[in-house]
Amino acid sequence: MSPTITAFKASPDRGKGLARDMRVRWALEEVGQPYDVRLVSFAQMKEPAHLALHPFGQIPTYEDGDLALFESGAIVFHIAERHAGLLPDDPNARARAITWMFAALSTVEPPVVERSMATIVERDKPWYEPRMPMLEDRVRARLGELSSRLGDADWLDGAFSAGDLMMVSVLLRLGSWGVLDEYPNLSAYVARAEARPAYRRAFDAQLAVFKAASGG
Ligand code: GTB
Repeated sequence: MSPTITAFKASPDRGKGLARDMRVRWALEEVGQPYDVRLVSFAQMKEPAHLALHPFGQIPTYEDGDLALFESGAIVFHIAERHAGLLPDDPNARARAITWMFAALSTVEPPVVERSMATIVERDKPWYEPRMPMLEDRVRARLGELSSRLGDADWLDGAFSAGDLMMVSVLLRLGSWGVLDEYPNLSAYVARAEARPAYRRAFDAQLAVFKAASGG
């Protein structure tokens, strides 16, 4: 039996692959694990059946036999633990790759999401204009630090890992702002990841859902 994940029936990102099912799809593609997708509307996410899977009424979720998971980081970690290809065998290298997953989710993603959410929900507020430079500075601080650490390496720690998958998934959310252009090595890092066949397959799959939902 293939695992089943959940994704937006009609993603607000209009098929740009920015919703968090994308990182789970990508991980499954990297390890060659076929999967099914159950599409849910915003209303369905708040109904008891979905809340039993996800206490916060969100996507993505992951079901495999008796196991039900939520949180994209936990799901990708589970996939990486159960299959070869996303975490190194060497215990120390594995611990470092996992560290990068946490760094992506708990150190880089928060300022990225805070700025992004402000552009969506605070644009008409009186504090929006004065607040934005601070939010942008916080993102730039993390990008500068990440850029310094990456240097001219292809990936964050040796071979491509779940740490890179998670970090790139976070950085992609900066796309429309254009700030990555200020960090050429990070732009190249993201482009390198996007060129991976597994990423392309995952992206195309989520885009097909959006096109079907919008009749296009
Ligand atoms: N920490 C959780 C995880 O990593 O799994 C966060 C999950 C989450 O935020 N899910 C969002 C959701 O279900 C979808 S991805 N939201 C519905 C709700 O909370 O009611 C977030 C997202 C949404 C839209 C865009 N976009 O349009 O660009 C990007 C990302």
